[in-house]
Amino acid sequence: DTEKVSSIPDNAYLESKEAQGRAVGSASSDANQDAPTLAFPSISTSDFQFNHERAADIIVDKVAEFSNKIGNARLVLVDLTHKSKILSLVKAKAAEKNVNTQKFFTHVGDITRLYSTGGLRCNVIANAANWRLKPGGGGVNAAIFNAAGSELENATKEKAKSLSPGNAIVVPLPSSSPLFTREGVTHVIHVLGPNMNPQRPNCLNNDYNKGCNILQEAYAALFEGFVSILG
Ligand code: AR6
Repeated sequence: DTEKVSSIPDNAYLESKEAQGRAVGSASSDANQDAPTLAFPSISTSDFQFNHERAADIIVDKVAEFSNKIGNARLVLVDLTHKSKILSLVKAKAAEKNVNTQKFFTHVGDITRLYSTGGLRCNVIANAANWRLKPGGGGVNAAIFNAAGSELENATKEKAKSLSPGNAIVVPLPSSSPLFTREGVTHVIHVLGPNMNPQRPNCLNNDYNKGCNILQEAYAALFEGFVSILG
């Protein structure tokens, strides 16, 4: 009898604790789904041919630095496929550094369809731009300009005519843009990273001293731009 009496409350307690943990865990992540969120692609690591290991170190360092400056907002590194090398590297390095997983995580999906296809709400997205701030050219730049329509091109022109490596520019997206109506994106931040591709302008000819500095500046400018939107 004594055994029975003591074992029942024990089990009940354990189960309720467990259930509580789950409930609290999911409630807090649900609440966080509405937090301001910046989705960004890995700058310079595809068409601009920047070394993935070095880029991953820089991403994790800058994310760790800014995760203290964004309140309850979130930063999400996005790439198109589960095979993405940069996503794997960043995931591993972020875990090593104990980066807060509520504030930073990786996500596989098209950055122009994060909400409609992935259910991930991101009010701000970053673009790996070109120096002319022009549509086309492939990669994420072409995808974002295509998805956002002429609204983004016009809004971008109003803000700037060109961008130098290491800089970023925040462009508010008109509410008539399909990216706004379908995905809930209110701002696009164009970022120009360092270029290691000899076929593209401003090639750094493998100078990774310069390249790493410029990539650090680019992420700092991007995250500062996001902070400026948070107000
Ligand atoms: N959604 C999410 N990630 C994407 C998407 C997408 N739709 N498309 C590409 N990526 P890149 P860069 C990832 O080449 O290296 C452009 O032509 C991609 O897998 O777009 O900075 C510009 O006009 C990679 O991880 O940018 C510039 O001239 C990341 O986005 C030049 O390329 C960046 O790849 C910039 O080159």
